[in-house]
Amino acid sequence: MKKLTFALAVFCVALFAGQASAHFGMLIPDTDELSQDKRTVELTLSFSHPFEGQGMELEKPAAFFVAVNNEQKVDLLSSLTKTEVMGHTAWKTSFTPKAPGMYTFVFDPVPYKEDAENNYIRHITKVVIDAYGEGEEWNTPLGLDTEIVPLTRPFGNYAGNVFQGVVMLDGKPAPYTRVEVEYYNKDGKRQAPNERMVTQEVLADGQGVFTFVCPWKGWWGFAGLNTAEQPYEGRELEMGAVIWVNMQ
Ligand SMILES: [Cu+2]
Repeated sequence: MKKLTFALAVFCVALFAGQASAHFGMLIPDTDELSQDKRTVELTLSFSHPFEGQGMELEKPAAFFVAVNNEQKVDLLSSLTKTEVMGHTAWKTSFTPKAPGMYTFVFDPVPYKEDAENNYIRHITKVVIDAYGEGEEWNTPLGLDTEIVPLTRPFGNYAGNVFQGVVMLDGKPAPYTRVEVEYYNKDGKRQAPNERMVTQEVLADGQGVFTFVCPWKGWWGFAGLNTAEQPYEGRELEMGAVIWVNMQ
């Protein structure tokens, strides 16, 4: 009996440890603003645990593009070169806009096989860059299979600002979606006092709107999580709508 209790305890610890750390599609630029002094943005794509600094393998994405002013989509997949993030395969590129405007970068990964959760994970991940102060229509959906449409301007924010967005799934707001939030703890200076505080969590309301206050400077990732109607390769497919926002 004692053995069984011990086994159960170990199982529970493993279970909770697994829940505490969340995967995030990561699309991190070296700036959220381009100007005369900084004309090129360097972007890094990975699939990682941003707070804890644990990496996973990111296969070359199924798609990677930039939407210029929400409209013209420029395919950038062939511009990606291999790199490493947190000790695992990641991808990078650089991009120099030819004109002022708003540049939304998006990658759509090949679904990641997660044996620990017996599912596949597809995080469609985006980040918005304001070039020469011309980013204006930042509240327009791109029409992705799932995405977060910002209600807070997704660039030029102070630490301590609220970030608000609508989780969209198949073109419609997704009520009561669970949104996981993580800080990109790049230099490892932040410590969570306990496992459960690594990932923060909020729920969207009945209109799919969620709200979160970002307490620190740096990049914050928001992942609205739903399950696809159709399984993928015989398993459940987690559909993540991810956006990264910088707080200054
Ligand atoms: Cu993971």
